[in-house]
Amino acid sequence: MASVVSSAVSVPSFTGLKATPRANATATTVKVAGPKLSVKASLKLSLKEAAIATIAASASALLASNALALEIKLGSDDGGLVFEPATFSVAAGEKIVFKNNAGFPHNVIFDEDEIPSGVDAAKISMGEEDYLNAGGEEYAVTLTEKGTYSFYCAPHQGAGMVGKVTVT
Ligand SMILES: [Cu+2]
Repeated sequence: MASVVSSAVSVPSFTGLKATPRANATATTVKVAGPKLSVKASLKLSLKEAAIATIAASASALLASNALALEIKLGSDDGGLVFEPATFSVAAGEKIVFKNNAGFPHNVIFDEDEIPSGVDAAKISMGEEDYLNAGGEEYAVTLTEKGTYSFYCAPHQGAGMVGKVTVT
């Protein structure tokens, strides 16, 4: 349901924005060039170009929205019990996705003594007894208060599975 609605919204905005300026440019060419055949050809070409430009624009928009989520691996590729990266920065409001990679189960607990004052650690943490058990399982959190936050994986804190994020 949601995807149907969003595609219905994006279609009219692309025709309106991209096709109109292209059509005007072609009309100008017609007056100068003259011959019908070449006009048709250039019209076809410019419509095709417009379509390609539009596809490229939507693709980069998609990439941009994906780039707004920062992915942190739970467990390094060689099986180390670490967050990777363990220290990183993120813009306030940008989604952080912790993703099971190796050495699970893992979880993500923010240290109530090492987060900005006024932030409720319980609201941004998984439960101490909640685990990501399977490969690829994720925990996503969005931090909106600027400052530094320390976090750890409860089962592996003793092994050094700790991290720090700076929200800017
Ligand atoms: Cu862990």
